[in-house]
Amino acid sequence: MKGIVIKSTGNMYFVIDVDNKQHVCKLKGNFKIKGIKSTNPIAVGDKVEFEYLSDQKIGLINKIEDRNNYIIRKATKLSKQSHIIAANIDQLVIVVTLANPRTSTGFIDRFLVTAEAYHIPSVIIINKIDLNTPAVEKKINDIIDIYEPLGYKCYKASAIIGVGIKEIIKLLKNRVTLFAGHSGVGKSTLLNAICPSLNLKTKEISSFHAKGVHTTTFAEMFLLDNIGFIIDTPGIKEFGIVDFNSNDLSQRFPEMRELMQNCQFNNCSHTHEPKCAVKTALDNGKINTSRYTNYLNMLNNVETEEEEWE
Ligand SMILES: Nc1nc2c(ncn2[C@@H]2O[C@H](COP(=O)(O)OP(=O)(O)OP(=O)(O)O)[C@@H](O)[C@H]2O)c(=O)[nH]1
Ligand SMILES: [Mg+2]
Ligand SMILES: [Zn+2]
Repeated sequence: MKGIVIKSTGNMYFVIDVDNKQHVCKLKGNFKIKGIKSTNPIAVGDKVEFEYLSDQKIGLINKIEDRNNYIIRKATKLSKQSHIIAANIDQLVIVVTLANPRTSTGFIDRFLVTAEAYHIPSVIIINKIDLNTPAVEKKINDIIDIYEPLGYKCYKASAIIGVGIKEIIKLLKNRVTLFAGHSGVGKSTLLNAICPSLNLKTKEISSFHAKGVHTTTFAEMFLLDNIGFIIDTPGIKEFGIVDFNSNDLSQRFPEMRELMQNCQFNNCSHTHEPKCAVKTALDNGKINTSRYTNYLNMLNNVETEEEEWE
């Protein structure tokens, strides 16, 4: 039988078949997977084949289809191993808040770069606008000014007072969408606002400041009636990018991709080379400083700055 993995909890996989019927599966004993070294051989969104041996209640996954794309990160800060957050997605939604908790542009850019590797369209949802102070409002506008010209649409939202929900529903129509972001930004609350029958667990306001507590613990895919597939994920503290070499990195910045053919050297790293079109654009204000700084940090493998809390 064929199906799509909607959740994995270590060695158990929950798979839906073509009739949306759910099956509990394990990997077949001799199952091997080529390629990527990841802590999870099969991820949410993977298309698999499975079988039931006679009178068994648990299915056995014996094949995985090649992935169209996937979102991958380092399993832990210093790890050589990686973790696939989800596979075969149509778009990435990065949910951010500029306060409680604060999302840095470094974090946003790492996600965007990872999605650009497979040309996965990404959008940014700025949640909790009901809490805005004038200072936060300014930061939000700065974010919009950076990302919208690059083709990353930004949506202002409040899951609590119901702002932006209609637009987000439109965005999700007939697509497979990954919801990602720090813990506590309101991913699950937003998804509940979109589809109340989902009834996802969210953090109680009273325990909201408890450090290191993730409310969502496994990535899980849901089919929202008349909307599309969405994947809710546990919050991520830091996003370590994997799978890139420095020549590829600037290709994953749309604003650099456009200009780099004008650099004098075709292997220009846009750091110290003369007649670099990217550096010229930076000096002229055509490339945003924070984007360029984040590019350098990724190039030098510098982790994103510590977040205020988590
Ligand atoms: N004021 C305000 N609070 C919100 C909003 N959205 C979510 N919250 C609150 O933020 C807290 C965290 O929300 P969750 O939906 O659990 O966050 P999450 O991103 O799913 O977190 P993890 O599952 O840990 O990754 C909860 O206390 C929510 O009530 C919003 O738009 N405005
Ligand atoms: Mg959650
Ligand atoms: Zn250059």
